[in-house]
Amino acid sequence: MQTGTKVRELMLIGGEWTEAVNQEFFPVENPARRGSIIAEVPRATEADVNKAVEAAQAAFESWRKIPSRERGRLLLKIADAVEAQAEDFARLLSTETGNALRTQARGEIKGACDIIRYFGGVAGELKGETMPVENNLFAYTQREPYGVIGGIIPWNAPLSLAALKIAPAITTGNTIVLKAAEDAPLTVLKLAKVCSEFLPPGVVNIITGFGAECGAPLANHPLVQKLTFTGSTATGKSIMRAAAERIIPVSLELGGKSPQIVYPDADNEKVLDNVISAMRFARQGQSCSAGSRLYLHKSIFDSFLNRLVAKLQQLKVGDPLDEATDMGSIINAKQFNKVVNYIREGIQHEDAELIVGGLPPAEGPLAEGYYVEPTIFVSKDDCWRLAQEEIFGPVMIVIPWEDEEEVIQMANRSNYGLAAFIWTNDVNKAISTANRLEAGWVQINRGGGMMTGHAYGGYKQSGIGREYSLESMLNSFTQTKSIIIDYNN
Ligand code: TXE
Repeated sequence: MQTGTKVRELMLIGGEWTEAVNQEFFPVENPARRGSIIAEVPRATEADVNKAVEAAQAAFESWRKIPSRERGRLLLKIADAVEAQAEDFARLLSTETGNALRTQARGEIKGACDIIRYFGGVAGELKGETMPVENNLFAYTQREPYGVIGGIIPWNAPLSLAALKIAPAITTGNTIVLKAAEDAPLTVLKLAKVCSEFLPPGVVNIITGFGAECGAPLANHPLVQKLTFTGSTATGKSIMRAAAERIIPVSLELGGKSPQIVYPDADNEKVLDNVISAMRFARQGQSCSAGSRLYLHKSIFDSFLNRLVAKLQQLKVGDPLDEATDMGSIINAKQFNKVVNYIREGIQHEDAELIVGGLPPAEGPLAEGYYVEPTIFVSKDDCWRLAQEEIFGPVMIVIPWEDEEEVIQMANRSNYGLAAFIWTNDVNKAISTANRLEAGWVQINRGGGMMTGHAYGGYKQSGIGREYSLESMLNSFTQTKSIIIDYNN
């Protein structure tokens, strides 16, 4: 639907494409071109949340009765349909998030299809247990869906995160109301179009709106039986409070400040490339798993750092749709200002030294979007704000270490506990260090992203629950019913 030159998108509620009850829309900006509006989406509020939850509730009873493998088969069709339009999805995602098409957006679409297929494929694994009990009794358990799931996602990986909420929720027989992030709703609405082609009305409902006026009513809705959230720790706490009010379960995938520990034997090209990948520079550092605290052993400090800087200087920052671009733009003005303020603070910090990058240029092509170049500070201190808080930008703090005991303590000195990266060929050190790190997801000599099928989630304030795996699907999206039969009649 067109109004003037702007595309007006609609939400999916109960199988219908709809605007908000208040008929208001809000703009979606292309972060690579400040002020350029690519579309408008409905500004949903409590009234729309009510409609969406009621539609999901109405669809639940018949959806849960469909055999799980049949539900899974529909997910496989959805994955095929997304894949058939992969390039369109990737370009849209790149345009609304600022993530580079070549290095990020195409990979995210592939990853999202993989997630949808995985959960479609494991649909037959909704098994219960039997157990030995007294004579003439038969005891068994079965996995049952909760009902309506409330999902809330952020903007940094909109399609993967939508897939990660929708696919395991519906394959297990639940229905879902998913609130897209206000900064990246378009790719999720495109996924909604595909869902609407294959699923009965009301099984997947996608709404667009802001946190306080749309996310909060969803989190607090009395018919929502389980909440699944990805986003900031601060918002995660309010989601958990809403869940506590009604004693419903909640899964939280929150922020991180993940350490990378480089041992003396790891001073080589492969590690350098992987350290850059682990920092998620190609996503402007906007990833919960970004390895943003780099602990470099003193014996290799200068040589490793110099080569790291040389590699970062080669990264091409710019237009996300340009095939030559390695790194696109930060998502929006608010996030850009947050990152810039951290950089400013780093420059002023007396014990920190800016090694590469820094404040973004005020003029020139990079000033047209929310671009920040890869930035590194070296500091002996890892207790200051930049070394402790999640910046969610391309800013890495590099800290020297000498004593293994001390570096493990430093790595664990964080309120977060999401990811950790260890770089060494000494398998004994690698495994003993992995065992001691307070993180839910540890990689040894690998900087890549999450692996579908392998549980991912945080320790400490990085969250509750796991995602990506069969175990996480069963734990997060089903409840166990225990049944005992006395057959001595
Ligand atoms: O997150 P929010 P924002 C971190 C990162 C970033 C910071 C702020 O450090 O700089 O969070 O980002 C919805 N009730 N992460 O403001 O607020 C909101 O509309 C219900 C890490 O984007 O957490 C959006 O859909 N919902 C993270 C979603 O929550 C509410 C990824 C996320 O927004 C709400 C993103 C409320 N009261 C940011 N307030 C990660 N784990 O990867 C907001 N929302």
